[in-house]
Order: sequence, then structure tokens, then C-alpha cells
Amino acid sequence: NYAFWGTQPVAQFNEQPSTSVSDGPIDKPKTVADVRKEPYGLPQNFEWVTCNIDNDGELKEIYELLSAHYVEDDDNMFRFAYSREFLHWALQPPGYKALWHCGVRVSSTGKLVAFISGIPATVRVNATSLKTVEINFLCVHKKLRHKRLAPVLIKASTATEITRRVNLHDIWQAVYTAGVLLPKPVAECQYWHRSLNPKKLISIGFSRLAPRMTMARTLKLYKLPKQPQTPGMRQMEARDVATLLAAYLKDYAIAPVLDEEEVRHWLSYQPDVVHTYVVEAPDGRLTDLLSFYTLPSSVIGNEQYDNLKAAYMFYTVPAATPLPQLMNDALILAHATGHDVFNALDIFENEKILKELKFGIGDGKLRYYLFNWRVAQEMPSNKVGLIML
Ligand code: YNC
Ligand code: MG
Repeated sequence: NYAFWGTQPVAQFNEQPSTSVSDGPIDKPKTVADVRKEPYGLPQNFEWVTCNIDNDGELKEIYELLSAHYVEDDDNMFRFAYSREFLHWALQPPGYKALWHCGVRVSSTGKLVAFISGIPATVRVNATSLKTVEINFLCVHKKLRHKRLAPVLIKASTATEITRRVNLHDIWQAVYTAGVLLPKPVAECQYWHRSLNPKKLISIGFSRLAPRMTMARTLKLYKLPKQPQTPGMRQMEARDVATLLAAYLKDYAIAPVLDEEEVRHWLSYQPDVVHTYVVEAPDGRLTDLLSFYTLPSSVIGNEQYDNLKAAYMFYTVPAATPLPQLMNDALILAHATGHDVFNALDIFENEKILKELKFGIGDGKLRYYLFNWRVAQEMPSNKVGLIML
């Protein structure tokens, strides 16, 4: 029973699967002229603001809101702690719109109490390339949840105010991911985790010593070489333009369509934000690509550690190098740059290789959603070729 989502142009659970359904929009077509020009209302003493990411003070406010109130695991032991540099990268890709960095402040004090963001992205869904907004970083201050603001904010913000701001730019579809089950996922994916620093992961309760395993045997099991094993592996530089990626993404049912400038934005090496490596053949050709991004989590209420440094698999293209070898190098490079754990979803071809690389299955799922777009069929996770931060 989804009081809110039941009213939105999203696929619903009770729709009868039918062979006659084909991919397409859910709402009747509209134009920018149909879009309301004034922001939606908020309760007394709250106001919409557009956040300026280039202003260090405003970026810090978003960073602090998310650090204290964003996504936690089911047992409330860890909370995502996106860095300021990361937010800067994630929120300002080519063509970004400041208007889509949407905050809510308390009018009397100016305090930032909620945030939601969108970035422009062309996403191919089956045969259709859609100009979409990718929605992310929806966050409401804990004290305001389940109160009067929350439903208003959810309703006014996610599906009316951010939608209005996006529609003003003649964009009518959105892509988003969430752990929670909402109407109706286009794909459901599973998280897997590979220990890089098992001793720390055990002491913070992220993982446990397996039955009949000692700490010494555990350390040995997860030990990694110091250097990547693939000859010609080096950091990606701005001069490298990975045309490899575009060709690879064609095999997936949902995938981004990236131009050169976007590839450069998303894949240029930035320490502790996005780590990208290419394999350069002796003749100078680039044959493979691997990348991961850095997303730390706060460790809630642990005496010894307050932070967990996680690497998340990002776009990785095996061609001359087999995927298991490329991924093993990703583990080595993540370990060498101080990450404690490497996380990956069972998207792309990952499912086939995660076990042999000593990943363990996680308890979190990640669901992919489309707004105002229906697909004829849900996609298996190995047809997903889109990664959202
Ligand atoms: C969620 N994550 O079911 P119903 S992901 C979307 N995404 O609706 P409540 C969510 N909807 O059931 P609270 C959601 N979580 O009545 C809950 N909902 O139909 C739905 N957490 O729920 C929920 N960030 O009163 C319900 O809300 C309705 O006070 C109200 O606030 C929710 O960024 C939230 O997990 C998530 O800050 C803001 O719990 C709050 O609890 C919070 O219970 C911690 O809301 C942080 C967190 C979410 C991360 C993300 C993607 C968001 C997508 C939003 C949808 C975008 C639609 C497309 C717009 C553009 C369209 C165009 C063109
Ligand atoms: Mg809630």
C-alpha cells in the first residue's frame, strides 16, 4: 500500500503482465508550457533553496546534512559519508543544472534540513535512448521524518518540486536507485563485499570470523599482492579517452550513453574520489579499463574506529584482460590505496566471478527505478550496465 507512489507515473505492482505491453512513457506527453512556474508550497517556516555546490560553505552544509542523516544499513551500524570532493564530482557533471540541487531551509534560522539532487544523463533503456535526470541524495533531517514535513517534502520535493524543476528543462523521465522496495523496480541487484582489511572489518562488526577460521588464516585468505599483475596497467590520464566503454555498454539493457566530455568527467583519476586505470599495450593502444570510487561510511558507536573506507566497483571493461584478472587488480589497487573493503553489485558480468575473487554476499539489495517509463519486462541484474553513485 503505497499512498504516495500509487499516485505517481511509475509502474505499479498490480499491473497484469501482458505480452502486448511495450516500453514507453506512462503519462500523456506534456510541454514546458504546461509546467507550473511557481515552486510548490512548503509548511510555514520552511523554504526551497537552490544550493550552490561551488560555494564551500553551502557544499559543507550538504556534506554535514548527509553525514549525519543519509543512508544507514539495516542495523544502523554504518552510515554513508560522501566526501565534499566526491559530492562536487557527483553533482557537477557536464551540463549540470544548479536548479536541480534542491534544498529546504528553516526560514527563521537558515538551517539546511533536506536535500534532493538531479543530474542530466542520457540513459538507454532497451532500444530507446532517453534524456533523463538521475535523482540521488534525497535526505531529510532525522528530526523531521514521519512528521508533517516529511510527507510534504517527499511528495512536494521528489515528485513535484524536483519533477517541476526537471520538466522546466523539457525532461520527463528519471532514473534512481534505492535500497527500499517501491513500485516498481526495473531491476533488483545484490551487493557483494570483498574484505581487504579483514581485521578492521571484524573489529567494527562489518564481518565476522567464519566458523573454524582463526584470524591468522583469515588474514592469509584475503592477502593481496602489492602491485597490479597486468602488464601495462597505469592510472588513467585526461589524454586517454576510453572509447572502449561505449562499445562495451551496448551489450546491456540499461546503460548510460556518454559523450567524450562525460567519459572524461566520470573517469578522470581523482584520489579518494574515483580511481581509474587503463591497460596500455606496448604499441600504445588502450585495451582495458577498470575503475572504482571511494565512498567511506561512518562507523556508528565504535570505540576504535570512526570510519570505514569502502571502494565501489565503477565502470570496468575487460577486453584483452580477462575480467577475473582485471577485478583482482582492482582489489589490489583498492587495497594499496587504503580501502578496507571492495563492494560490487551482481550487474555486468560480475556474478560469474565474485565467488572466485572471495566476495561474500551482502544483505543489502539495490533496486533500479524509472519514473514515467514502463518496460515490457523486468531486467535480470546481469543486463544492468548503469552505475549510480
Ligand atoms: C526512497 N529512498 O515509500 P508511500 S535513495 C523514494 N526513495 O511513500 P516516509 C521513498 N521514495 O509508501 P521519511 C524512499 N524512502 O506512501 C521512502 N520513500 O507511497 C517513500 N532517509 O515516506 C515511502 N535516502 O514518511 C513513502 O518518509 C514516502 O520521512 C514517505 O523520508 C524518506 O536518493 C527519506 O534513505 C528517504 O532521509 C527522505 O527516510 C528519509 O522517512 C531519509 O517514511 C535517509 O516516501 C536517507 C535515504 C534515500 C536514498 C535516493 C533516490 C530517491 C528517489 C526519489 C524519487 C524520485 C522521483 C523522480 C523525480 C524526477 C522526475 C522527473 C522527471
Ligand atoms: Mg521513512
